[in-house]
Amino acid sequence: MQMSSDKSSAASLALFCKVVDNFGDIGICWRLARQLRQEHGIDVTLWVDDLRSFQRICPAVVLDARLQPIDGVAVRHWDTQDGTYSTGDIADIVIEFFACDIPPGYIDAMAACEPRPVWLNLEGLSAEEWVEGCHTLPSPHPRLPLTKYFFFPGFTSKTGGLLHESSLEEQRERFQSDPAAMSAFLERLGLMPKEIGSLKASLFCYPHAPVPALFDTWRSGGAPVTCLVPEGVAIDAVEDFLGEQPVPGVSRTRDALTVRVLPFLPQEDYDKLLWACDLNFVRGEDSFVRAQWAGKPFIWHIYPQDKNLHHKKLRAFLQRYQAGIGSIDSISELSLRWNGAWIADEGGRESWAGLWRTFEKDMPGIARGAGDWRRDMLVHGDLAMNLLKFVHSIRSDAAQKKV
Ligand code: TRH
Repeated sequence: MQMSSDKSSAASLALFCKVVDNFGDIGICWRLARQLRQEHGIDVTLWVDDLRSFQRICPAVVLDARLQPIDGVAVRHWDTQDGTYSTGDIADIVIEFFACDIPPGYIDAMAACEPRPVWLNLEGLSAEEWVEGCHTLPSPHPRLPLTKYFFFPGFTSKTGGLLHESSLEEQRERFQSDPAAMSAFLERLGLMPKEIGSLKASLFCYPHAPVPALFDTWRSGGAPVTCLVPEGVAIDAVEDFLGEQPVPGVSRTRDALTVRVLPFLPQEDYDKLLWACDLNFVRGEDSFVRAQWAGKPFIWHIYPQDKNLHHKKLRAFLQRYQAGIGSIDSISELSLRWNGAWIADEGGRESWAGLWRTFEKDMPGIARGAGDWRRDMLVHGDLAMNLLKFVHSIRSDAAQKKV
C-alpha cells in the first residue's frame, strides 16, 4: 500500500518487544519490524530486552551493542525502564508487543507530542470468536491524553490478519519447485540421500509433547520416516532415542525411524526447512503461522496455559482449519492427542498407530486443502498492511478533528 504523504501518513515506528520466554516474541517482532522497513519504507526501531534469544534466530545480532542496524532496522537493547525522553525521540507509531510495559518516561514524552503518536498493543494470535469484538478497541490512558488501541492478529477479515511478507509466496514456490535446491539445502543440514528420499518431518514442540509415543509409532510403521529436530527441542525423548547427547549432526536409525539433530536455524532457513519437509510439527505462534504458509500438513503444539485454557484455543483453530481444508478429521484427532486434549468419549481411533495410518493416508488431501486455506487467509490482507491502514485511519481522524 502506498501511503499518501499527507499529515496522516507515518514515517517512523517504535516496536517494543519483551521476551517472555523462548523465541516467538522476538520471532514475531523481528518479522514485523523487517517487513515494515523493507516493504513500507518506515523508519523502524526495534526495542528488545533479550539480545541472546534474538541472536538464536538472527545470527547477525551483536550481543553487547546498545544500538545496531540490522537489515535497515535500528535494533536497540531495551535494558532499562528509566530515563527521560524528549518529543523528538518519539516515533509516529508506537507498538508494544503483548502488553509489555514501555518506559514511563517514553510514555510521558508521547503525551507531549503534537500530533500524538498512534499507540498500539499488538496481541497474541487466537482463532476464538471474541477476538473480532476486541480488535481495534481503544483504551484511554487513565492519566494522560493518550489512547492505546488493541490490535489482534487473526484468521478473519474482522481481525488484523497474519504476518506474511509480500515475496513469500514467490520464494516458497521457487524453492518447492526446485528439487535440486531442496536437496542441496537438506544436504547442507547433513541429511543422507536415503533420508532425503524418506518421509521428512520437522519437530518443534514443548517438552511435554508425547514424543516417545510418536517415535514408537514411526519406528513400527511401514514407510521410513526421518525426523529432523533442531537442537534443544524435546531433549529427553530425543536423547533416549539416540542413546547420546542430542547435539547437531548426531543421528540414529532404529527400525523405520531416523532421528537427526539439526542446529537451531536462522529464521529464513527455518522457513526453508518447513517448505522442504512433508510434515511439520510446530508450536507457539510464529512457527505455527509459518507452517500454514508452507502449505504442508502440520501439527500444532499450542503454548500451554493454566487450567488448560489453551485447549479451547486449540479447538477454535482446529474447527476453522478443518473446515478450511475440506473437513479431513484426522488432523484434529492427531492434534488433540498431541496436545493432551483428546477426550476418549469423542470416539475416533484408539491407538497412535491407527491414527498415524489414517493421517498418513490423508496427508496429500491435507496438503491440497492447505493451499486453499492459505489463499483464504491472504484475502484478509497481511498484518503489517492492515496495521498501517488502521494507523492511517486514526491519524486521518485526528487530522480532521484539528481542521
Ligand atoms: O519459541 P516459541 O515457543 O515462542 C513463543 C513464546 O513462548 C511466547 O512467549 C509465546 O507468546 C508464544 O510462543 C505463543 O514458538 P514460536 O512462536 O513458534 O517461535 C519460534 C521462533 O523461532 C519462530 O520465529 C521460528 C524461530 N525458529 C528459528 O528461527 N529457527 C529454528 O531452528 C526454530 C526451531 C525456530
